[in-house]
Amino acid sequence: MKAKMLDRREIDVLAGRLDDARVQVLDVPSLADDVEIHIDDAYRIQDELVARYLRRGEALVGVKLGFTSKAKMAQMGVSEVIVGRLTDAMSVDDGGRVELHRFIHPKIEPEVAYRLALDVDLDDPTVDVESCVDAVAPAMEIIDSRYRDFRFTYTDVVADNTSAAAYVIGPWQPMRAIGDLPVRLEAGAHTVDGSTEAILDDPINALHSLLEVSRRRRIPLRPGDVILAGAATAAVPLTAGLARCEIDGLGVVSVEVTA
Ligand code: 0L1
Ligand code: MG
Repeated sequence: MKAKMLDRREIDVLAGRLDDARVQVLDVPSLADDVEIHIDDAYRIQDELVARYLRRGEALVGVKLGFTSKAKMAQMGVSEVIVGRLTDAMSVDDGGRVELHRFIHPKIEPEVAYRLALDVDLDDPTVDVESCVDAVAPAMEIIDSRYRDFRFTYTDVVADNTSAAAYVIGPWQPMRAIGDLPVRLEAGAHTVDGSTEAILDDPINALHSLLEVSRRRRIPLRPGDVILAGAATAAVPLTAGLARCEIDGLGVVSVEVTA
C-alpha cells in the first residue's frame, strides 16, 4: 500500500513527539504504529526535528550515515544508506566525559570520521567529493533511538535523525586511504573487533553514498562539516567506565562515561 503524504501539521506533530522524547529522555512507540510514513516525509520530519534543535540554540556541524553495513541493510530490507544531522550539542571532546543520564538507552559504535574543507556543490554533476575532504580520524558514535526498545522501521529511524545522540572524534590526520583497517572497541565489559571494511567495503564509499542522498534530500555539505561514515562493528550498550576505540594505523579515541 502506498503511504499517504503527510501535511505540514502532521509533520510538526510527529517531529514534536520525537523532540519531546529527546528532551525528556523518555522513549516513545514507533511512529509506524500510528501512521504509514513515506521516506520523503521521514526526511521532512527529520528536517523539522533538527529545526527545533536549532531554534533552541544548537548549531549544525555535520552529518552521519547509518545502515552502511550489508548486514544492517539486509536486516532493514533497504539498499540505501540513511543520513542524519550532527549538532554541536552532540559533540564530546576526545578524552572527555559524557553522562549516561543524557540518554534513554544509549549504545556506542566505532566509526571513521571525515572533515570537509570545501563546500560540496550538490548541483554540480562533476563534483569530486573526495577532493573536498582534508582530514580523517577515528571516532565513536553514541546512538540513542528515541523509540522504545530500539524497535523502529526504516522511515521511523530516518525521522528520528538516524538515532544520532553524541559523538567523539580522535586526532585528525591528513586525508588518506583507509580501506580495510582492524578496529577494536572497548566499552565497559564489551570488547568488539571489526574492520573499517564493514563500512560499505571501504569508508571512502560513504562519501559517494552521502553525496547521492544529500543531493536527493538537499542536505548541505559545508566546509568544516564532520562526516561520520558509519559503524565498523555492531553497536554495544553504553555503560559507565572508559569507552575506547582504536583503528590500526589511524589512531585512538576515548571517552569516560559517567552515571
Ligand atoms: O549506524 C548508525 O549510526 C545507526 C543508525 C540508526 C540505526 C540504529 O539506531 O541502530
Ligand atoms: Mg553510526
